Amino acid sequence: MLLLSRALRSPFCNTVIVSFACWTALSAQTQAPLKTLLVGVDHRTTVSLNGDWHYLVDQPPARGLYTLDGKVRDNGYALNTHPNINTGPHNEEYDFATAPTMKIPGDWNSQDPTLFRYEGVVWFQRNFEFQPQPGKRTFLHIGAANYRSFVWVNQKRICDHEGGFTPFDCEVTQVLKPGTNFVVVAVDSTRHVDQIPGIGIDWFNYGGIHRDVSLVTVPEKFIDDYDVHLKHDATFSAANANTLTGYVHVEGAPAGTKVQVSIPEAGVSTTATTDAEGRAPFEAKAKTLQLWSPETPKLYKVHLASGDDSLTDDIGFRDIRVDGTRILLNGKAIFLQGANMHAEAPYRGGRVNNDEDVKNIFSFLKDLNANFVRLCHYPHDERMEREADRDGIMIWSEIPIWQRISYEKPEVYAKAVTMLNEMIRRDRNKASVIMWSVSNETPNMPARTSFLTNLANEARRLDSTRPITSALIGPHPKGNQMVQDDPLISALDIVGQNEYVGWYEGKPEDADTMVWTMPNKPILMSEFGAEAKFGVHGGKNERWAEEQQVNVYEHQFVMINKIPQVRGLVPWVLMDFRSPTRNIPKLQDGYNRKGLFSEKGEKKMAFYLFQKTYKEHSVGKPE
Ligand code: GCB
Repeated sequence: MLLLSRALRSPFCNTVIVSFACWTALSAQTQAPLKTLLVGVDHRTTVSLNGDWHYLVDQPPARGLYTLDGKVRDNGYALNTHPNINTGPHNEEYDFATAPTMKIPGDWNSQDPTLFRYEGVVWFQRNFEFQPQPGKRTFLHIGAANYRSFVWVNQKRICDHEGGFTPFDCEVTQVLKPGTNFVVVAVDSTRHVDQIPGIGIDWFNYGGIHRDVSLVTVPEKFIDDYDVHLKHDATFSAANANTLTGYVHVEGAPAGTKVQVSIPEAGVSTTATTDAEGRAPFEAKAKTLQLWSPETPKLYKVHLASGDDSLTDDIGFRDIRVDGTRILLNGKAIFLQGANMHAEAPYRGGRVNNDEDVKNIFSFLKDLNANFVRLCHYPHDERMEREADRDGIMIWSEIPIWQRISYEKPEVYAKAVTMLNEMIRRDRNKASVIMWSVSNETPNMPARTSFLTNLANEARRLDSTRPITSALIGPHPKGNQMVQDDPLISALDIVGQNEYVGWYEGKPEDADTMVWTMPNKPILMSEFGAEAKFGVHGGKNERWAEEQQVNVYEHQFVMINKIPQVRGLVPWVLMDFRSPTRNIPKLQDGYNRKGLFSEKGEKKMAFYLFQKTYKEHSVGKPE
């Protein structure tokens, strides 16, 4: 991100989006390591750096990381030197070699009880063996670290990154040596007003390197980005749905470099050539193509090759679009039966970051008979999208703009654009992702509306094949009238509506007579629900009882069935999740209790209500 912001100020790069041509020009000019973001890393052969990393806590004000004037200190812990304990002179007072270790990937909060509520800086270090190969380039790939990361390899600062939920790559070609090397990463999870999200969030601010870390070695010229999708014409016709299109970007390739795209099972084999920016657009007709859908989540092996580089990804092809108030998947109107999901691991707690966590949380969705999930409120581990691709679950993917951030500041807008880029770049080849969300429950005011309108347009520019959405909050009821006229609606293709009638507002039965005036667009009821603690039973109007949670939903169903544009149900929330703001002892104990499941996987009564409703398709209609 720092490299990015330097690029933003460069005379070469006066747009907010930093194009790859711009990055390349910049790196040639400054000899800086290449800034890129590798796509499909989980489908490349890599050297995993997951495992035990030493760690040291740099308690606020984090003098190990920041100098008195707020600069990042390159000459302290980053050097990974060792104290002269017995011989003196007295020098640095830290030592990774004898420090405890924790598992990476993993948040620090769930691994060290003394760090459970810690928000601040933790330093990580590990050694690794490496043999550089001539004519190859190597990147350190970090799946995500929350929130701000500073990375040194063999004492050289190789990159910084801002944003807790998207991947980044740091080129290490020049700093690696044969034999033992070491990496030091400082991660700062402190919340600040000019970050995304800002200070106020209703989820646990897990800090640390919480996704996979690996070394990726590629040839001099290599495929760093690609997009392979079903051609998105002005109209969809099932009979003609066999043209695949997109691009392959080859970093470092001169114009005219050949790229092969082949999908043997679909009878696709085509060659394209790179333009001056290393991008090779292509279009090819498949001999046979089975479209991806929840019923047939077909994935194809897609081989990409250029020069010495190649990779094979698993990609599904489908068409998603909005037509009036309908959402069409492969031309057919669909109704989304889903749930909201935080990336918190069932049973063990902590951030989701391995196959078992993903399997566990997806089993809840499947048990519910869901075909859709809103991944809240930030991009999740890439395994989520992979699992959804295989299982036929459709996804709402969102960047972490949650309620109030500094909408009036251009530098915050630049951060949002970067996060949007990183999310779309990582996941644009996932058939399961059917919409991009730019935000959740933002205040209706001019600065926010222009910020998010621009961001929605940016998302559309980056990906013209998927609808853009956002979860809105408000209106507040006037009598029994609810008029949704948020000006942000004109920038959206699908409108997410959050409302908590029966919990934060009014009584459950107030929903029965509520009259909604909604725009002529597909509406998803993107959040609704009530808290209930598993095992607490009582009358249907007794708050915290499972019976009351069911009661809220039953009245919500009455209301929702009367809104003709509703195309999806997304109850808040699949599973109880940790939140530092939920402090009612014995009921919440640090958890938001609106889950259909408890954090231990116990099913509340409301789970069975949704399971049945979804099985019978008894609420809402696709058209
Ligand atoms: C919301 C937010 C969500 C909260 C939820 C709640 O409106 O979008 O992040 O956790 O309400 O439980 O209050």
